[in-house]
Amino acid sequence: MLPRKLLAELRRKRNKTFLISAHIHLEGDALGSELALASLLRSLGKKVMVLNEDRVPQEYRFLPGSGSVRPARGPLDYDVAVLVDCSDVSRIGNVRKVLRSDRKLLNIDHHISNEKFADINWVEPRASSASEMVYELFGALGVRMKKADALCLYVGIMTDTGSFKYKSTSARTHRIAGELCQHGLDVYGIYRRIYESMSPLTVKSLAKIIGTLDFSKDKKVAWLKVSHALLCKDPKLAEQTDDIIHFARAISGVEVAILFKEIRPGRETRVNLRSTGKVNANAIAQIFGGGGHRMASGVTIKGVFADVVRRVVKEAVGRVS
Ligand SMILES: [Mn+2]
Repeated sequence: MLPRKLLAELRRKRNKTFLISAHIHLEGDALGSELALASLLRSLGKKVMVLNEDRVPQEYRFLPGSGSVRPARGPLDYDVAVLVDCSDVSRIGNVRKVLRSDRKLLNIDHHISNEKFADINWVEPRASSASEMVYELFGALGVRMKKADALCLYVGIMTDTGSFKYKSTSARTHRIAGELCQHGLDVYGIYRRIYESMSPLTVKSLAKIIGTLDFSKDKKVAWLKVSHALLCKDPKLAEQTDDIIHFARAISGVEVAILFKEIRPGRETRVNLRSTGKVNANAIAQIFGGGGHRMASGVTIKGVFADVVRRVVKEAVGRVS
């Protein structure tokens, strides 16, 4: 339920300046929801800063307002900070340094692992995306949605639902997407900009990654590895999580698909987990200090790459039926 207190805080006259941020590894939903929220607040006459640790990834730079995203350079003043798509406050990375403990903090998120860290928390684990939640804010606050807002929200919903195929996709998700489309969105054009803009190098790299495909004995856990050398040669791979993990998850009988990226050799591995339904991917990530959703989760683990692979695979194997 959308808290009335949250609406009051967004409307309140004396709240003139808002700081908005979203999680690191900026992607469609984080960016779409924060840009649409920024536009909504500007329609209410507020001054808004959108701050992120990461730069906007190339494939999202067509989103209206993405040019206004800034890195955090403090100290700065504001009245209210709103974090979207963040399960906990550390997810905003270095933007945390400019947060002020003497200012209100609002939390709008759909992760089941959300830590309800803010003064006002609006957490809807059944929402497909933070963008779906921000969509609701437009109606609740009586703000007319512009085409630019519809585009940002559509991209957020499309990317977080894996183009309307994940379990989080509800009838409501489709209804909202339908309404957003009525603003005259070019649905295939949007899809192509985000998912069909790969470089020849990336597709060649994908071929190498698929070559690392490995399975548990019962073939219910499948995993892929991206070496540090490959990441150096093609930095775009760091953002291509869904495109890569798709190949492991799409195999008949697989219940857990895992992607290991060797971020810093011998020191740090990014692990992405995808479930096909039976296993709770969030629970596996949480064991190592990460989180996410039942169907999709992630965690960054310190240690030697081969070691991390062994530990996470073992944990997943222990959970398949
Ligand atoms: Mn999201």
